[in-house]
Amino acid sequence: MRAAAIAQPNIALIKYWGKRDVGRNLPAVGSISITLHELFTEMEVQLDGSLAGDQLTVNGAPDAGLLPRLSDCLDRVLGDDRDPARIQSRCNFPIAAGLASSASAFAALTVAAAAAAERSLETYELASLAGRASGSAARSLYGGFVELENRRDDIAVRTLRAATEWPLTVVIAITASGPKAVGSTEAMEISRKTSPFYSSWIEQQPHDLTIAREAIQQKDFAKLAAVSEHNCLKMHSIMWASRPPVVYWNSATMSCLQTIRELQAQGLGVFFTMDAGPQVKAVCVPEHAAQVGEALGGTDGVVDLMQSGLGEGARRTKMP
Ligand code: 2P0
Repeated sequence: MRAAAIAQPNIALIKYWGKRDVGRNLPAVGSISITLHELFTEMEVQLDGSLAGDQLTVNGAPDAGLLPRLSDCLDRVLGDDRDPARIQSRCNFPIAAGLASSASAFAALTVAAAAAAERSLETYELASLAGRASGSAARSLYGGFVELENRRDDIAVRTLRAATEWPLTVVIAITASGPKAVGSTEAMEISRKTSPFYSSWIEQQPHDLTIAREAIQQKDFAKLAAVSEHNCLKMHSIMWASRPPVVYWNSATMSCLQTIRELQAQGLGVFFTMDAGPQVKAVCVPEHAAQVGEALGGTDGVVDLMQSGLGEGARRTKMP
């Protein structure tokens, strides 16, 4: 009754923003992401009937704050009548800072929980369960370039292209290391209820998805760059126009965009994307990654850099 799993976070190029069913956590739009390789969350789940309740440690320290969402996820995977669980989480990057920590956490937890209870579920079933906990987590069940489609009553997730077939590099400029001020679930609801741009976002998303799918099929970097930057800026525009406005950027976020624009003008294969936080993710062709890293590292306000290739979906690991 004990198992471990590892999952990598994913970065959306065509974003999930907005829910059509808050209770079931179903997204309002499809999305396309890339699963990273170097960043990870590892979860160990031990089901133990002698415990009084679920317990959680994150990187060795008890963490009661995150526990309720993890307990709900375990209930969905294993049923309400399950034994209490001892959950140990290890993560090698900042949590809740717009680096998709919930995606890798819930993907790893779902796989580890099913394995601990010796329940053999298909990847699509695990993705659906992980998505109920956190929409983006469904995509971390799969590797490489991943599409999440909205089906009538559920989601359907698949790999469009394996990581090895188009090995891009992501350089992440960390511009602030604290947790974000507004959680993405709350920010999505503020957008849905108050932003004048929300309805056109929903209408235009199928078109952006089609362009990105074609770009990935054709391995057309310039085409993927254009549609990804457009989709990212559109998502942030929805938030800026909401009441109250939600602004995740800081001045260093803007400086990084300027740096990337300059690199593009020099002919480098790089584009930006930003999520529910101030960090800037520069997606680039591997041969330009060193130059991109150097330029972003020298940009005002950048406090740290991370770099990653593209990786695999969530999977079970051997127990330590
Ligand atoms: C994404 N984000 O597609 C978008 C872009 C942030 C910006 O999915 O409410 O933690 O738990 O389903 O998955 C972050 O939101 O949201 C996210 P919930 P989640 O990656």
